[in-house]
Amino acid sequence: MIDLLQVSQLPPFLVERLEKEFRLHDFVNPADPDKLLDEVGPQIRGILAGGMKGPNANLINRLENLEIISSFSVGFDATDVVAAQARGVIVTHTPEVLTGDVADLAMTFILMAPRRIGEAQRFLRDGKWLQGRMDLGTTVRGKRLGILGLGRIGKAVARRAEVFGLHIAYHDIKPMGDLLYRSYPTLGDLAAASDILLVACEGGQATAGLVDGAVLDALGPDGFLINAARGTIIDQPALVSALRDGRIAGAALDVFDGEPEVPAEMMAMENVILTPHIASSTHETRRAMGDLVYDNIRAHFDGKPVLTPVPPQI
Ligand code: 8YV
Repeated sequence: MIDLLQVSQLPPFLVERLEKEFRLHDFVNPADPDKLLDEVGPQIRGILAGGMKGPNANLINRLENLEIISSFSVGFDATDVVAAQARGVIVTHTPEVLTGDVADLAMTFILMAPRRIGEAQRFLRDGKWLQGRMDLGTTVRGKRLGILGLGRIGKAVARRAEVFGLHIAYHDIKPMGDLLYRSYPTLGDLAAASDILLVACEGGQATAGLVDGAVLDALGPDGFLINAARGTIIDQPALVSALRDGRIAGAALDVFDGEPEVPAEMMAMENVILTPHIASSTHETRRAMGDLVYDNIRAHFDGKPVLTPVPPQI
């Protein structure tokens, strides 16, 4: 049997399926990582990773017979892909299968934040309706949606947002000439021209802190920030202070820098919608993601090309 190291939590159906054909070694929270690696390291030929937990360069380089890392996620910022690819280790991820559900959550957020749906639910549950009506929300139709990162997910949100009558523009490192959407050369320019700013780019070092205090100020006191990508892309302390000071109108966030910790101050804010990284968390999508993780691993060890490799990052 081929040995695989599991470094991130995976759904039970996937673990059961893999265990029928591979020997899995649990490295999610190892009591003694060095001992485990001394024992099984030389046998490990594959790593099972996740979007929030993947192997760093130390681990990758310690496993001399490592051939493949299969991540249960579209985002691959938790895995040191450069270190892996430099050694010829294949990295795979799960694009496409989660695009629809992630875009649905982002679109839900785009509707929820200006209409104050989170606050409205608390208002009713707290019995405040008995004392009077809630304050008014903001119409979404006709507003300007700025999308940071017009990849698979950004485009899927744009298609949904068009149906809701939003005007779409974007900023991306890659110019996309064939689109009807207006492209802004800088994120600051996009934020200044947006009522709602959606973060839909990749995580990792290249985008860390990209949405900073200046971008939030450009979005302005009537603007809303939406994030279902990675918490690291936003300068979180800057966001907390912009929300506290009313320098932006509100936010809807599915991801956080340092999750599952969420800043206490943000938890208490009425104008912020918070969910626990659930954008791809549906039975259907998690099943499809798991099947793709399995199919990539199986294809590789059957000597076939993997289905969804992470493109070269070097
Ligand atoms: C998962 C994600 O929740 O695909 C991603 O990049 O962040 C999510 O779909 C996460 O990766 C689970 O490991």
